[in-house]
Amino acid sequence: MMQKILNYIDGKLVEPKSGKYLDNYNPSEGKVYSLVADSDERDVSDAVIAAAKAFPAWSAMPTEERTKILLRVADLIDRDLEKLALAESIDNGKTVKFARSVDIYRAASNIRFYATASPHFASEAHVNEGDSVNYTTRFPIGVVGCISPWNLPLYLFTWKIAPALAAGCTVIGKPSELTPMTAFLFSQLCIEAGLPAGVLNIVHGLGGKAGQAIIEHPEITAISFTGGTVTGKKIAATAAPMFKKLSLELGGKNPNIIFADCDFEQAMKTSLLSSFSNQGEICLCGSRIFVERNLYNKFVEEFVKRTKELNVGDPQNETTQLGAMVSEAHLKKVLGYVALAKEEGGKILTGGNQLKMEGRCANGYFMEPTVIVGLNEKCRTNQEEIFGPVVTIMPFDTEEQAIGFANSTPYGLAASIWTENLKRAHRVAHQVKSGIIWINCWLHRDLRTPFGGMKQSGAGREGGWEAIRFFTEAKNVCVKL
Ligand code: TXE
Repeated sequence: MMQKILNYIDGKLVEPKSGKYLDNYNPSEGKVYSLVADSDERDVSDAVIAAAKAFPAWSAMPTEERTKILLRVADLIDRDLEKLALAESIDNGKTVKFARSVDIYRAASNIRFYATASPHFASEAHVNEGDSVNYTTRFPIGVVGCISPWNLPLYLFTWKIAPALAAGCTVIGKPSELTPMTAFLFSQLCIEAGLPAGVLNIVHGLGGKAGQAIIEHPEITAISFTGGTVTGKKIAATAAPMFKKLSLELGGKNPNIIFADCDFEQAMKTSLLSSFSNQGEICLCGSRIFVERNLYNKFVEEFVKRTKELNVGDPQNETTQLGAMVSEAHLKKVLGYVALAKEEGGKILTGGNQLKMEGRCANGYFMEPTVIVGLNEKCRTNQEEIFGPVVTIMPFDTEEQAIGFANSTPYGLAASIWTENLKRAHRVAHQVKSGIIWINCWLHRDLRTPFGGMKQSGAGREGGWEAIRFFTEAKNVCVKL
């Protein structure tokens, strides 16, 4: 009997109303290893009824009590760190090492961060001497929908539900149908921690069915979504006319700008990580590397040498650096972009192919880390999000040109800038149109900072108070003195 991934509705693990299940693949073996609930609008409706019923008590609960319950959930994640890391690796293809130190570690941090933040949340008062006092209160917005993608499954799922729950909202969550396992294990931990029934409901299934039913449900007042830009557009088209509050974290095509005066070793080491971490399946990956012309040859030579040394293989092996791609379809999509790059005149300096493993992983979806040069900034390869272990490198001559290249796509999520010149670092940071800029680093995160993108990388910001504000609604009260 194959394991079934059930919905979590009203505090219980339940079968989908349809009685149907979808195949869930282990991408490093290329085979089905569990079944995930194929939910529809009936399951979403049950979840909303449970969440609406739980809302009055959860939103009115003293913040300290909510904090205690959420901290218990975080402690249980820590207790099950190894089990969850292995589960994430089997479900997504990523290495256990990465899942342990990034995904699962961050899932517990997300919950702890918001559980302990909400008691410090304060509102504002505006005093008009001798005339009036205005004070602004904030109320949890109600039943909210949190929809998350497959690349950082439990990490991004908890990044949304933690602020929602801490703010006093009740939640309908939908993890990606490609990577539902850790959200299922998480629902078991919520039950063990004593999270009251209906406070969090997890409905599994397809985006176009279960996800769409969440977006369309009239009683869901806010939607927090992370995923592809095309899906984000669809969600906005449905939710905006219903006046739902929307937070959209979408794709990126992030520039990594390297000036000749950088700390070469740091820039090199970090650029390898920003190119290929998690198989390049992170929206923050720096997929376009721009190098100042007098450093270009040296950089390319060393970068290609070190890319060739990267170890792609069994995700359960502790020395593996790149695991499997999330699905066969996604692997094909990424390989399709390599073919496009060739058509567009690009030269593949290393990689570009699917990799065949031996033994357990013989049928897995592995790909060589790939470095492409010889393309201009306007071609499709340099404009569209590939979301795999593929980077392009291009030379630039002036600061202005580097900024122009960086800003040439419809995306504006993140950027890295490498230089030892302080003035230039700030100058360039101010001109690159991205929501997140890293100077001499990458993926260096402080959970208090606003997180999100400009242009087609999304709308709104997550992180810190931004997320608590998103899940609460302001009401201003004016008192005439
Ligand atoms: O993501 P989707 P996909 C990018 C990346 C990737 C592309 C497509 O380029 O190749 O997006 O990936 C749910 N109503 N990113 O198709 O569809 C879906 O079930 C409601 C970037 O896998 O955006 C899942 O839970 N929900 C990225 C979630 O949306 C819907 C992370 C994300 O899936 C829905 C992932 C609908 N109509 C992919 N359709 C990032 N920026 O981090 C789908 N979903």
